[in-house]
Amino acid sequence: MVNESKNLDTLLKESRTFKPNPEFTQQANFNDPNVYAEAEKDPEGYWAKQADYITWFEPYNKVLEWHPPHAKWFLGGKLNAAYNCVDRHREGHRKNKAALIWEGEKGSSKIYTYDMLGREVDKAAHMLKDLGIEKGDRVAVYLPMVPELPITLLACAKIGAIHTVVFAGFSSKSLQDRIEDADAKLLVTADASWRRGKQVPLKQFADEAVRGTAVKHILVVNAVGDEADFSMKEGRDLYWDEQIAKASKAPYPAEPMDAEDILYLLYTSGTTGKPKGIVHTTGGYMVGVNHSLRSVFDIKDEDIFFCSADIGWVTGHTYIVYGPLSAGATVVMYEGAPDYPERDRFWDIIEKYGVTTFYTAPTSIRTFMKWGPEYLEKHDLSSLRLLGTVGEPINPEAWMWFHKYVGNEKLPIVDTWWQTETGCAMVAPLPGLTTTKPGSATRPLPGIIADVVDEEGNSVDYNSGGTLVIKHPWPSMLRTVWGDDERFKNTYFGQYPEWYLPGDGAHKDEDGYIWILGRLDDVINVSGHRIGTMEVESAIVGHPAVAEAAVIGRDDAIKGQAISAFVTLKEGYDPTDQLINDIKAKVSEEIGKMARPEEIYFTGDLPKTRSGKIIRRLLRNIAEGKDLGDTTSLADQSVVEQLQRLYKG
Ligand code: 6R9
Repeated sequence: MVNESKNLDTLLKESRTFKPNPEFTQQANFNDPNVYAEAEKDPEGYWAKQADYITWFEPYNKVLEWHPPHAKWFLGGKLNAAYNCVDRHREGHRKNKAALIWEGEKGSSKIYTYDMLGREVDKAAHMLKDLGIEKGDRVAVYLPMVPELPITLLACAKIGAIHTVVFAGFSSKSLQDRIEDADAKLLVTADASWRRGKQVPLKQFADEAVRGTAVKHILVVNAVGDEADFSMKEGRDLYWDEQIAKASKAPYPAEPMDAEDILYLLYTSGTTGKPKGIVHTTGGYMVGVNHSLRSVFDIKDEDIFFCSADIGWVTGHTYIVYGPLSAGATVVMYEGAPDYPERDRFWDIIEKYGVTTFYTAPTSIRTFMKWGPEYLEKHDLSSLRLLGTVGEPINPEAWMWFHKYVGNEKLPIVDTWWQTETGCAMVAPLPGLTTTKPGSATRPLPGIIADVVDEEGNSVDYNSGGTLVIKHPWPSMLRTVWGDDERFKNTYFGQYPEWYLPGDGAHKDEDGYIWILGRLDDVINVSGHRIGTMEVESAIVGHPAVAEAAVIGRDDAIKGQAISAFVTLKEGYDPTDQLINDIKAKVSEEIGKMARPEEIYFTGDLPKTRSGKIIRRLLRNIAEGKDLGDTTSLADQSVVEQLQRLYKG
């Protein structure tokens, strides 16, 4: 889906490099350059060393068993993720240290020490047990960014239940699909949530979503309170506060989980209409995630880590919950929008809590650029020592802006490439060792063997492009797709049976640095969120007036990509503004607001090849206002003229 030549041009024009600051290197957790070579010689030995940073109830007896495409890590080992994130810190010097700082959109805040967080998690664990949740059961979580969200995740982990978080911006239909696929027994949601001062009626969405599913109870967190508009169904719906009050206050002994027991499912878009339930297990995920905090983020006991993602996405799972807490750091979690009440909210949070590490997305940086530096110049950001980005390729201009205004021209920036499937950062700098180049995620981390290859699997020459592959299993890799191992095999190991295929195009430069270009499949990256074209197309085709639809991602200055939809109508329907609004609303309802097309073009026909495939490249050129390019493969040349006269919504 990516316009490779254009991206490459802008990326490769950038020639500035930034060496690590010697003072940073001196204090860095990872400051021996030999680490790369050592890990490459013996990846399993390297990961075994990293596993020592995790507390095991019983030691593992084998590091890796690899029957492609299935990997098992730390076989026979027993551990508990919540124990590693909370309890082990309660037992030592971090007991009364801030674990979680929560900042509400309306300005309230709550601070949980490790000991306090532990007590909340234990009560929630008892509560889940009281509701009949057993080890291995699935718990769906549809919550705004309130403290009960990480508490629910950790409570599930503590009792061995499998959580599956559905981002609260998803529609009831999307929630229902995920609940059904995961066969969840319990849904944890909130009365409603705040977004820029407005209410989102989560409980109402939840009521629709559970219809016809196996959900026995809906547990309702009081996030908005008296003003929320919702109803409770007797016998099925329960208030979080009331259930917690009834739960035992005794410590909850952490369930010893096998290293390969599932920790969570997280759904992500693919090339078909049906999202995939990505399966992460306990041992490998914890080892990988904890390693990335120590290496990429140089985490220290004094750090205050602020990741601006939502826990509804993998970035929040790994870098708000399991990562920083497993490392015993203090994590800041913000409930709301970056421009509420003012456009300086993030800078205000950084100053207020003395944030040391700020991890955000290129789309947010481009928004800050648009707003202008005056919003951050009002604030003292001197507590910051490390910056990071994730979610999409960062354009060098945004990187330089981040460097200049937020990094005060001296802080390291870690551009981290990874995916829901990889569990944690894979290609990223080590801030004490790696010279960075704006726009490149630099090199694979120690222990990760990645390359850019051509169709036949040959490593590409320096300064050429191909597809990114991971050539050796790694601990935090997905194990399968929930309920669909065939899809797991075909999607990720179909092309190269022993290598993992992420689906991203990439380029390798003369220093061996990797420059990620974007998705090669029909997945659009809108503000760092993966949206499948098929999902949007099937939502649009669900509208009674629509005969056929094709959806593409076009370049967008702020979001990276925006969605354009090309729609043909059934006989008897006219292309009106009302219809445009209806179709957009239909997509919001079916998937969620983030999947709403920016514009809808009505056309008599879609451009197709003789074999009937939609030529998306042509549509993208139209949406980006470019020349149509080569149209010789078109079955019906008259479609071109029609397309050129498109009605723009
Ligand atoms: C963590 C996350 C994964 C897709 C991935 C790629 C894009 C993420 C990137 C990046 C270039 C980076 N992506 N980080 N592209 N540079 N630093 O975002 O997971 O939501 O599963 O998306 O995002 O295209 O394949 P997920």
